[in-house]
Amino acid sequence: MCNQAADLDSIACCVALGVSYGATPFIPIPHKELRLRREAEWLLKECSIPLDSIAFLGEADPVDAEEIILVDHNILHPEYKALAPKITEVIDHHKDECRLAAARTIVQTGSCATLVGQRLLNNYTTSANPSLPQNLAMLLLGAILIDTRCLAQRHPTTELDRKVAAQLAEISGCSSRALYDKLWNLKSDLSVFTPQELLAKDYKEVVTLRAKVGFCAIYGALESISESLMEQAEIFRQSRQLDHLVLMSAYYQGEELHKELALVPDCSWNQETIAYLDSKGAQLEPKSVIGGIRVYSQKNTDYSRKQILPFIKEILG
Ligand SMILES: [Mn+2]
Repeated sequence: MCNQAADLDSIACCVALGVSYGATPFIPIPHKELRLRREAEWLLKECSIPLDSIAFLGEADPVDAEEIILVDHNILHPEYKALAPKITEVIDHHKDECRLAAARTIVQTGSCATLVGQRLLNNYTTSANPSLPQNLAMLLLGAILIDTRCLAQRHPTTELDRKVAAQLAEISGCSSRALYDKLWNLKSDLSVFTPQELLAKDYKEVVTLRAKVGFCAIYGALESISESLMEQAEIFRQSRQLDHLVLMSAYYQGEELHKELALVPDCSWNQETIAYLDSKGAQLEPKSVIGGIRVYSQKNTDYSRKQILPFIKEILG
């Protein structure tokens, strides 16, 4: 079972493990939302993974499964709380907040596909299964390349990411550069999406006793997306009954990575939150105001949602 955002990493891990273990991969988004993840849609097809071998949200109830392996996350969304006793294993690269009684492989690598790749490379060494199939190697390699910017990004790429990617590239026969360029072009072409689709494309939420907070990861400078972005964000926030919505954007200008953060709606909680994130090293500087919402430039570009989300959870207590 993959995470709520169902990004390429999560989907690749879930599908590769499912295929290898003869289990059904569960992706908790409606099938029709796969088209919002164009790079994932393309890569699954390129790797000859039949979409009817995957269970999307509404097509199967994970509660009917006998055993579940969580990939690319280690805390269950409250909606899936009932699954806890069925979870036998967790493979993840996020901050370890796991309270499940399951076997764990939680290592802070650039991509969870590195950990799944390492596992499968080790499993496929018997005479009955001499090698990881080419298509699964390509699927996992694609996810690692996207998460580590073709292994070039200083953070969060680790030695293990490089090592596993090299092995997967060899098995798949893929040029890492060519595969990365294709995936990146698909991922960064946002012209086909409406603002609501962009907000939903890579979305996670946190629910505590005090508040429900959503996190939208967006590729592109916030001011370049739509003049009505903040109005759209407010509609999105209300439709999901969120107290706060955190917009996090990342984009490149040439080789330079930029990140931004904005909090919707404009309220007193925002200042407290910005101050807390700053105390944790986010280095937020006021950049502009769009539709009445302050946009901050996040100078510490090593921080992504992986770090910001747990910090905000700390504020919510
Ligand atoms: Mn991941």
